[in-house]
Amino acid sequence: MFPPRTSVAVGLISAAIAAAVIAGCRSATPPHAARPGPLAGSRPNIVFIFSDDHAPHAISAYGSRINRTPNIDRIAASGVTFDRCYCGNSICGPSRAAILTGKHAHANGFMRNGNDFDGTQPTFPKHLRRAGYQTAMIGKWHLTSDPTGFDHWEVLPGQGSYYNPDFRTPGGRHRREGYCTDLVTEMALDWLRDGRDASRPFLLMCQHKAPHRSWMPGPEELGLYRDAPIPEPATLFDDYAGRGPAAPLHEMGIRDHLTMFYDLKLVPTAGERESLEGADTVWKSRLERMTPEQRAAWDRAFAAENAAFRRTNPTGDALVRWKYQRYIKNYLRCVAGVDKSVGRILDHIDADPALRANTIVIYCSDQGFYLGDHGWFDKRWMYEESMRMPLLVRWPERIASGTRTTALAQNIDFAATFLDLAGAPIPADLHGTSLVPVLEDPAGATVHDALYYHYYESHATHNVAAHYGVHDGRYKLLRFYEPEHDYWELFDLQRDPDELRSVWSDPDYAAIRQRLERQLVALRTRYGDDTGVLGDGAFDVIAGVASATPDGDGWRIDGNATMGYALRPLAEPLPARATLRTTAVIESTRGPRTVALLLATEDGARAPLRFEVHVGDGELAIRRERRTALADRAAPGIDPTRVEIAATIDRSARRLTLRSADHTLHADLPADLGAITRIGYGTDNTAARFGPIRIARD
Ligand code: SGN
Ligand code: CA
Repeated sequence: MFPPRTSVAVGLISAAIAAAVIAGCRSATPPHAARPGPLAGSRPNIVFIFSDDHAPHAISAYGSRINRTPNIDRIAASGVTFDRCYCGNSICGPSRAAILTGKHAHANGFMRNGNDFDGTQPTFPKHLRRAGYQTAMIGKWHLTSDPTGFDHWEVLPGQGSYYNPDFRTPGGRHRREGYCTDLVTEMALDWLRDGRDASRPFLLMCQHKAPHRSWMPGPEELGLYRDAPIPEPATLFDDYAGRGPAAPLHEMGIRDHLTMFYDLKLVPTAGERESLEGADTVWKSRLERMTPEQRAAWDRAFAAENAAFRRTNPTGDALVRWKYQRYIKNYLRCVAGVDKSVGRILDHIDADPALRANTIVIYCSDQGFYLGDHGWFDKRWMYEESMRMPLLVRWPERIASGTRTTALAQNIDFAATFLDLAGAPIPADLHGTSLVPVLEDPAGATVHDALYYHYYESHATHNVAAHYGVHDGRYKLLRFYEPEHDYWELFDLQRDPDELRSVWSDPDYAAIRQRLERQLVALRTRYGDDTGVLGDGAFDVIAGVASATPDGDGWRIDGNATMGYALRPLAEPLPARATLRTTAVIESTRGPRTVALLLATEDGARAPLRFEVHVGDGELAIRRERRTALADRAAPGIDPTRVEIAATIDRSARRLTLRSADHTLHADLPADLGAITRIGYGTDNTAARFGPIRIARD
């Protein structure tokens, strides 16, 4: 039923990489047939090993040019490697929420890091538990609220720490001494040995922090790659020609955005310590968690190279190359720690024939990552290196070993796949589809024609404009939809695997473009995504907002950030003294309730200068941009779901006054304040119906 296979088509992987993949597979265990019998309802134990930011092109089973991962390759050698598995939103929390719920971000409510995951909603661990599975979650969680659906959980708070991390449990928080990847592995092994009920099938989610920024390797990996330069990616010096205007606005450059001390592990001199900026201001806090022995090993590992850097003091492209080497080596050292962990877990399973026979092992990561590709680190874009996820699945004897599949798969599919394997009902409202047919027939089965993608975070960290799109395996259509970045891109991945030249306006691609546009509309309709619709030109500056739709003579704004904002230009600047009024009725919230009326001046730079008057959960505030509070005060008794906001600006008196219900708050404005040329709405993670803004000259 499942014939023996060698490696099948390698799809989009370039010829050189393909050769390496095939060579890798030849040297692996010879492929053999799986034992016949349907996988659905076979109720295996599920060991889900998950890392953070591990791109497929840093796995040798995917043809990596830069490292070897012998243990992850063991999964490839005894199972199925998915060459085209993608996430629907290339960022941590949203990918995790999509995996748990089997739904895209707009439907599970976790559209950006920092949202609070609604743990009352159905998730696959809850369904598995109901179907008789014992469930455990160990390691990085990153969904803010407490895990639900697990018999046992012990998770890192937030991003977690590499050294001597804290963990959260239902009973509270405690610190464990050691290196995070090793600790999570040991905790997972302990649970496998002693924590489970041998009479029931189980789900174990073993989730690593590594290789996430700031790429701190473990003590055993610190010495790897010394004096061994790592090959550079072809696009390290990408100039972003051939793509739209958002790409060059990135803030994730190897050249300009990696920090010398926090990211790149130099030690600042006394003089440099006086003027640290950005993440470098916390360079030391991570090191201060270490024990003296850990710290000594760390300092020894970098000392000689750091001294050489100070002596040679590279600049220009040589400095970019140095930064790339420092970054990628630490990243790959973290990967080596994860690979070692995979080996320990496989060894444990393989040592017990019954466990080996009944356990499916999955290796995956929340998204891919830029490994210097396009001159970047980080993720977020729909481009291949970060949209693509590793997915390797083994179940000796039950699925054919050493096989590859080019079937499109997505993180929303995992929930349905696990439920299918467990013989549990698959809820009809899931967006994903079971991948069991692909596990049974890797070369023949397909479950998707095209995949949907939607990234929201916009002006947040790393500055990637919001976009959505469709990927059919060969072509990819991207729509950047914020008013400041209103354009499309189309890539032909076969002719242009590095996505360097958009062919969106190329007449030769008109028919393909139209077909993908139809598919994109169909996917948005099928998944019910009405976010990413931003006022149809009514606002010229808008960010951190998932949707802005007309509501009577006002607007419904779904804010999806701390201070999402929507501004529109005034026909003429406000007079020197004027009062603006609006109302807001809050519909739903993903965090504290806050709505704001905004007044903005031009500052000549990209974004206008905003003055914000906020009414929140029992609080009034006047802020300049979102961080600097000019005035704030508790306002007890304010109904947080239904507010009136009135703001009076008096430029000659340099005063801004906020009134809401019976409360009044004043703030002084700067002397050189320019004319107010835009007004608008703001929300903090809140969907609200705003009335029109009425302006009275005082
Ligand atoms: C942190 C990182 C960012 C990274 C986000 C999201 N900065 O903010 O570089 O993009 O996490 O990553 S750091 O200095 O704190 O490491 S995610 O994988 O959790 O989504
Ligand atoms: Ca991540």
